[in-house]
Amino acid sequence: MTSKKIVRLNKIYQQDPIAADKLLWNRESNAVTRRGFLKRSGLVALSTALGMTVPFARFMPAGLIPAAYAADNAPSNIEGKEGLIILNDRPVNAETPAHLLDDDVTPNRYMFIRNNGNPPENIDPDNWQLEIGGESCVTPTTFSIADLKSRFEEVTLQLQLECGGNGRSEFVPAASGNQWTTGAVGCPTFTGVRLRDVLNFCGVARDAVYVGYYGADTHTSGDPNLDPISRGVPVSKAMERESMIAWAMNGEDIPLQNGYPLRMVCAGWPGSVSGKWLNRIVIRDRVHDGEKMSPPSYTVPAEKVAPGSRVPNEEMRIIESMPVKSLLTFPQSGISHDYRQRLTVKGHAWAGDDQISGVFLSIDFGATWLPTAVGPAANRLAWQNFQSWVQFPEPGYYEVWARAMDNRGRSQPMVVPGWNPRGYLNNASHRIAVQAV
Ligand SMILES: Nc1nc2c(c(=O)[nH]1)N[C@H]1C(S)=C(S)[C@@H](COP(=O)(O)O)O[C@H]1N2
Ligand SMILES: [Mo]
Repeated sequence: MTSKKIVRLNKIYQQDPIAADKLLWNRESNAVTRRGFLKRSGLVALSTALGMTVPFARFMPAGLIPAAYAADNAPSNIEGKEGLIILNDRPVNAETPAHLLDDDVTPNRYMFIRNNGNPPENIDPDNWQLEIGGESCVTPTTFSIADLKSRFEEVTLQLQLECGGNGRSEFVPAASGNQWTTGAVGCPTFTGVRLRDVLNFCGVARDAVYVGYYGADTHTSGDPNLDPISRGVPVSKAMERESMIAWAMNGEDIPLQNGYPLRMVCAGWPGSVSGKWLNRIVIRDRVHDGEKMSPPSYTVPAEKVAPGSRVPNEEMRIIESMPVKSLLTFPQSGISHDYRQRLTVKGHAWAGDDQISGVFLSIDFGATWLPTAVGPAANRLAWQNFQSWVQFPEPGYYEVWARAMDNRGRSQPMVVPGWNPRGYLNNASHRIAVQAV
């Protein structure tokens, strides 16, 4: 299989999945229908394309691009980062390949980067100022980082951040924006103070509704009057004990691209609520109206819509808690493995504000599922690690699929869920390819 072929198939799948199905699985006859399963001639075509047999082909649903075809971009060099894949370099947006997210706690070098504007330059942390104000702030106050450290209790928590657009690349028709695959997620530890301690110190008026942030990054147009992004959370989320103002990540300075020297962290919600290069917080008497607070940004249709629909702004709602999801981080997709040996499988699962109740694995395209051992979260809003093993009955092409369920019984879908104009909240199951030999 040449990589050219792979890229081409990916492109066709994005533009026209039916044509891609035909190309891959149906060269002679009508062997595959969108809802059907592979028939004989399709199977021959698939096995030829993959260069190996597919023992569980009878269970393989049509319309799924085999995991072996997943795009394979070259890693880039960003200072302080390792192995990240650049999706955009103006401004920098880069995701982490799944196998590099195998650590229980995401190291700084593997934390993804999602920038809406240009990060500030020549930062002097000793003179950094954080201003708290807004209509519903009783006593507006400005703090240095040293003030925060001396006035409030220091906390360290492991917190999971996922971009609302993670998984966007799988939507059909394609949604505009960075074409994240699976790597806009991470779960480092953060050290700082509780957002609520700082808000309470400044006084939260009774009519407070929302807490918004501003950062020191600049708009890509260069216009100093425009903000790249200024989002936030309802007061109830801001007042949770895990919502933080952080100055350290994994015990070190926060990397420049991740918000040095100060950032907000409100985990379990789209990453966009966690303001980087934080220099102002506003306690609002209304839903914050900063940049990218209104549709179509970070909003989804209140009711399901047909793929490709145009949705009026009034029918969009702001994304809050993120849906249940999991990621297979070991082994790396595409490995070959001796089929006589068990294969250890590992990963993480998370569920927005909720917890994980189980993670299940399938090696037969979802026909059967086996539970894994899921560990407890280090603290609320940290991801949970799962581990198990699988054994393949004979050599050939397999996919390992993972499906997590949250404590309310909500499960990840096998196919890309709820198409929406900007391609948010894709929590479809992660799949990796394994060649058993
Ligand atoms: N000031 C500022 N804060 C920001 C952003 C930004 O561009 N500027 N991007 C947001 C988005 S969309 C996400 S997903 C997270 C990404 O955090 P990370 O780059 O540290 O991974 O930061 C959020 N906070
Ligand atoms: Mo994001």
